[in-house]
Amino acid sequence: MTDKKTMIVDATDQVAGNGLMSRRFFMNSALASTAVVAGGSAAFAQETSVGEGQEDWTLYPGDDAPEYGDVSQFEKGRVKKFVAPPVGGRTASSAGRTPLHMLHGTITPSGLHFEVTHHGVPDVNPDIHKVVIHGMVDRPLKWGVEDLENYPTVTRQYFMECSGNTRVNWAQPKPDQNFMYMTHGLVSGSEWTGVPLSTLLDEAGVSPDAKWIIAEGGDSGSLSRSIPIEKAMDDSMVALYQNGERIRPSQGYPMRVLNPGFEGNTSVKWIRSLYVTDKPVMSRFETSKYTDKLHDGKSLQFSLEMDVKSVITRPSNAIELKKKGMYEITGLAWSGKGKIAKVEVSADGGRTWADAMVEGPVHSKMLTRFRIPWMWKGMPAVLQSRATDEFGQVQPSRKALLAARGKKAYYHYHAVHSWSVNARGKVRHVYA
Ligand SMILES: Nc1nc2c(c(=O)[nH]1)N[C@H]1C(S)=C(S)[C@@H](COP(=O)(O)O)O[C@H]1N2
Ligand SMILES: [Mo]
Repeated sequence: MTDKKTMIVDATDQVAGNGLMSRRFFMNSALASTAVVAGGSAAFAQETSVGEGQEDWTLYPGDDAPEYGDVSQFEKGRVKKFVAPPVGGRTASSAGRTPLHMLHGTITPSGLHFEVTHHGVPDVNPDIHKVVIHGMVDRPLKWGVEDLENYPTVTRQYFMECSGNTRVNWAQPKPDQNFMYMTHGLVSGSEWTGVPLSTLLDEAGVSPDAKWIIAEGGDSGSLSRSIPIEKAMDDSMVALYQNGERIRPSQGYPMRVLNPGFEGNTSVKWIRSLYVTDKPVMSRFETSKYTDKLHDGKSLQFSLEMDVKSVITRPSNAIELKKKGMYEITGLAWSGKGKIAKVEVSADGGRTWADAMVEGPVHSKMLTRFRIPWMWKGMPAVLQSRATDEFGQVQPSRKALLAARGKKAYYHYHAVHSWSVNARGKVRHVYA
């Protein structure tokens, strides 16, 4: 029998309206081990008795371990979501979204890292592929994978987000009801290992008049983006490894540019050319795409830094509430400027807010996990999260963002996201 301790939830444990509990609630109570809720019934644990019978897998030796580990056969549904399912042959453009609601922690498994490819995934041979630095430099240089392996590397955790992530929320009159990876899945987090771009640029000897680096990919469309020289000299890298192994073909195998905190499109995959110059190239991907239309008909170019943003992953429209009781509300927060400093959560549509626990260590420009206990008594609720970064940038309300950016906007949507919960525990995306 479970040792059923009864804990009466005290009103003083409540830190904001509609059941939000102190972020220390789980830690301070016996709840962590015995799972109890108000009224004294066991929360979600099940009663057990000794000797319930032996399952097959305890009776016979298991299979041989594979040379490259795969997920359990029971986890095969945990896959990326494409707008249209991937088809055979050379697909022109595809966007596979990370199933954020099926994952925990902050590192996205490499196989589930979202991917946006505008001209398909090239099959690059690492023995042949080279990256060249040329233009306004003292001496043009080129490196293959083997050459770069001998340079000092840095290993850092960074998020990657397509600036088109959540874009349906700009103009779609009714809130999108697709599961949350369709709206939010173009963001992932990884540990990246690579050679700082500054190391390579220094070796080539950059002219003092240089202002931009034109990064060009080795895919069939030669995707090109202009990167400000200050960024290239700051924390950009040529990444070779992702989560400890060579980066996956979808992520730019065997090498890609990684511009931490910048819109994903600038992190050019299959990088083959870094051209040092004094003006931006004005490529298709920084003119017709990835520019921001404003109220007055003008457009904003080179809005490169991703804004402070967050989303509750659980509960969400993909994870509904099956019964009343104590839940952990959890989700992810990130900022292209630096570290997440605070995440507030509301259960009453933004009337009252409580500080969630921000799980450390918090990395700069990386997904950060937040959590807060919530007592759901079967009342309707609207759940929201609002992130603040170390520079005091606060995630705006949807109303404020629309007022500032207008309905013509397409990229960089980052407003507070709202999930309504009805009395039956059904979760819907709402505009609030
Ligand atoms: N060469 C090349 N680089 C590219 C792309 C591409 O299609 N070709 N897509 C860009 C876009 S739009 C994004 S959002 C990021 C996504 O990186 P990921 O696919 O590793 O998640 O890569 C960028 N780099
Ligand atoms: Mo993108």
